[in-house]
Amino acid sequence: MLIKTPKSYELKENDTTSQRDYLNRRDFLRDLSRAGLMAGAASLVPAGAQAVERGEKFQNLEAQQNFAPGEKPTPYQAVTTYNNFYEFGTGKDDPAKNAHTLRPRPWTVEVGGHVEKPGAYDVDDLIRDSHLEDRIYRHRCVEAWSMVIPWVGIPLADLIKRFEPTSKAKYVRFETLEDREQMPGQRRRVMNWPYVEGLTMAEAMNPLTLMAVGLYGEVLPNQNGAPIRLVVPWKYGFKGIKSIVRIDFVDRQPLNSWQELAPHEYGFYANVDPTVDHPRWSQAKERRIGEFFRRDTLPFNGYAEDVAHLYAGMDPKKLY
Ligand SMILES: Nc1nc2c(c(=O)[nH]1)N[C@H]1C(S)=C(S)[C@@H](COP(=O)(O)O)O[C@H]1N2
Ligand SMILES: [Mo]
Repeated sequence: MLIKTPKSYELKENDTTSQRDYLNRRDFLRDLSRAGLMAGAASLVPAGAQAVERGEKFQNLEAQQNFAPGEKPTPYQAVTTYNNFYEFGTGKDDPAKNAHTLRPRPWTVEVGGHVEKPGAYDVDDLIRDSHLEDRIYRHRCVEAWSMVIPWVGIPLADLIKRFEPTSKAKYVRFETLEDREQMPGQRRRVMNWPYVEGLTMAEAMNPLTLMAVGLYGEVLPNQNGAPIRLVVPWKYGFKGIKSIVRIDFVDRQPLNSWQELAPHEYGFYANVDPTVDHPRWSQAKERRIGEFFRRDTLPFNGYAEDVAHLYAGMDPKKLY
């Protein structure tokens, strides 16, 4: 007899809720009591980072599904003040200090390339017409720190089905906003702007891949990539491109920003692999923000069961 073990993401598939009334705009949250509970994390927060004002709540989100079994979410205060977002500066505390100049609404995402339904999609229409899911994912940065983040997001596969890519679409290419007024860090050429990332169609269609629009049940803070950013939990953090304004379906592997900047340090795949070192440091261990001792990094960041098949037969040394 064949017993199919449900994957973590299949367990509650009929629990997702239509988000037609996803935001209650009167319900601004200034939940200082919750912030107070997180005071223990204050020492992790870089000096100079602002206390973060909480955002609007998503309504009717289902209870969090367990995509990071047994792990405690990293406190909101750390998730929103220890960031990488070079458009607002290269320091970890720069985004929390500087990202207030970003205007995340109204916001349009242009969809193009090999699709039947190209066009300019308003981010709130995308959210309203989607099932929003609340998922806790491990988040592993290439610099060997990690967090556990309760994301709110739209499975990217759901969006892609709506855009109807043609058989010529082999990869998805994403672009961040380019605007020196809203993103003052772009006045420095630390990399070529706009920030670009890419996935294979199979990676983009994998049920773990999310377009995050919130965290901790609230709209995304600017420093975390408002209003919409990619989350690919089995890859290093740099694949999670923030504040996306363009999605193109293309036939060639896109050149992503970090690969363009330092091709022997960063590749296209960037799968978390403890056995493949970064040229300048080991990737075998990671420091979970909020913990003192480093822990072993897991292959595919702990999601091997769900995604290893995507890379069957490929040389792991090429998957950095
Ligand atoms: N547009 C843009 N997206 C980006 C980055 C960036 O500098 N610009 N940094 C990446 C890196 S290196 C990481 S680790 C994650 C950090 O996401 P977080 O700040 O929400 O934890 O965002 C990624 N997405
Ligand atoms: Mo990163």
